[in-house]
Amino acid sequence: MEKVDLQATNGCSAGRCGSKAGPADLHPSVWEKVKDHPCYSEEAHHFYARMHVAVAPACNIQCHYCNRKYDCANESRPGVVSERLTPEQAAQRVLAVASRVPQMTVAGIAGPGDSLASAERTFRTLDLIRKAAPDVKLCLSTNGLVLPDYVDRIKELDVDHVTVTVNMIDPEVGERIYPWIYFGGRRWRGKEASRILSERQLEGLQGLAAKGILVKVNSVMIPGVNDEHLVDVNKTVKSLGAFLHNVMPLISAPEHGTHYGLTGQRGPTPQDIMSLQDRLAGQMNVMRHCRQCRADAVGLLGDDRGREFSLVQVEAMEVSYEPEKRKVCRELVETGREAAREARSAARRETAGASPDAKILVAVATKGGGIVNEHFGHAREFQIYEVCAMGARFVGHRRVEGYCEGGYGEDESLDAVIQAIRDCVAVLVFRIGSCPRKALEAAGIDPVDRFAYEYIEKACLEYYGEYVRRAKGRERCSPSEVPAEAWAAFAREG
Ligand code: CLF
Ligand code: SF4
Repeated sequence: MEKVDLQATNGCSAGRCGSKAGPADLHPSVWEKVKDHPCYSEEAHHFYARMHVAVAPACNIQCHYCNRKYDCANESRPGVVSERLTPEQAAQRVLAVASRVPQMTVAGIAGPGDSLASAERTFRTLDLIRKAAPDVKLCLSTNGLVLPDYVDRIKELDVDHVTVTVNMIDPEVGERIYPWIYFGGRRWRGKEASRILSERQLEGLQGLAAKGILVKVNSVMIPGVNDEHLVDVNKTVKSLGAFLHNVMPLISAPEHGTHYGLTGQRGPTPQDIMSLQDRLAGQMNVMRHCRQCRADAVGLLGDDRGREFSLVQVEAMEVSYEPEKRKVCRELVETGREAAREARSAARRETAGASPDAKILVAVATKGGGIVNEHFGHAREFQIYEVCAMGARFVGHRRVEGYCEGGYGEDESLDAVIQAIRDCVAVLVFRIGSCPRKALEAAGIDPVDRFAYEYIEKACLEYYGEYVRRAKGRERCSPSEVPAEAWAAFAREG
């Protein structure tokens, strides 16, 4: 078998992957796997959707950041899973989503427990989905404890993407994260539990990589427990063949009832996360666009449509899975994606020559399609771009409560939004009202709505050009002539 460098990246400054890589950087067989996977490709996450089916309720370990009443923190934000599904119900849900959301390309199993602790349910579900909707990629997430036992089975089922959560490789760190594991018919505690867990995780990871399966490693960053240690974790998983490393913030609140929540263990700040991601980015592909989604999420990352596909709704739906129609939709998506790339390249040419050292952070309100198309008051998150003369690089997102609910703005929410993006010099939005505009200006953040329906990175770069010129006391530049109405209309309609 041809040896493929899974981690190849030529350092594209604008970050085209969950990794940095794009079609020119990766072996074609790897690009084929990641190009429309919204978690494995940062670019793809603007255009393609994923869905989860919650078929795996049990778990074989205990993490201090998890309460069984809540979604698996490996792959989700806290919040109960609305419904647990049988494999048959799960396959039907996939067909329903595939027929209504043609840009849904990936179906994953991410809990609410561990996907391989309920291995037979998980594998039956994957088999049913594969047969019913062959154009949907299959994805799995696991804590890795029993992974070595199932590598062959995963390969047989054509699962090309597996996430393993690795929070430590040192049992002394591990015993502060895992109180126990259940393995080989008995419960293990302390360092011995973490030693077994780590050995099994790394063995499973290596086994998958050897079979050409792309492995993403998720790590929960727990300040004071494993934050520094994650640098060693990164080196180890890279050496064993992991494709991508996703460092996620610990989510801990007393109301979640987790050990960490109840004992006051704090999570990292967005700046802590960005700084660690930057340290790791020189070593291997780093994912920065994870939304820690629910185990029953549906849709673009950050825009959960799961409630539209409850059991009752799916049963009442007329489902018509039409692969040809889905193919046409993907071609349209790819046309829009290519146009966004061209706009980005053109904008980059315009800023060429400016000092690459001058960097700014810009917040963007978007609801997908890679364009600035969300009202400030309706945004549930802001995407954060680091912009310099070399390009606009997605570096994370900040979740917020929508400022304007039911047509009225809440001062309290507005303060929280401003806090969330306080390190940005501007926020690019589709529209914004006069009150939040004034409040943002007072906080030193430039509210900008003149890039409505423009491609995000092009808008960021144009703004950057203006910013630099303003800083140098020159005139503002004129807005670009290259509109994106056709693609914008498609993205608006979904
Ligand atoms: Fe789901 Fe995970 Fe597959 Fe993605 S999620 S099983 S790889 S299809 Fe993605 Fe969600 Fe982050 Fe997971 S944004 S939590 S990384
Ligand atoms: Fe919870 Fe997932 Fe940890 Fe299991 S592996 S305890 S379900 S976070």
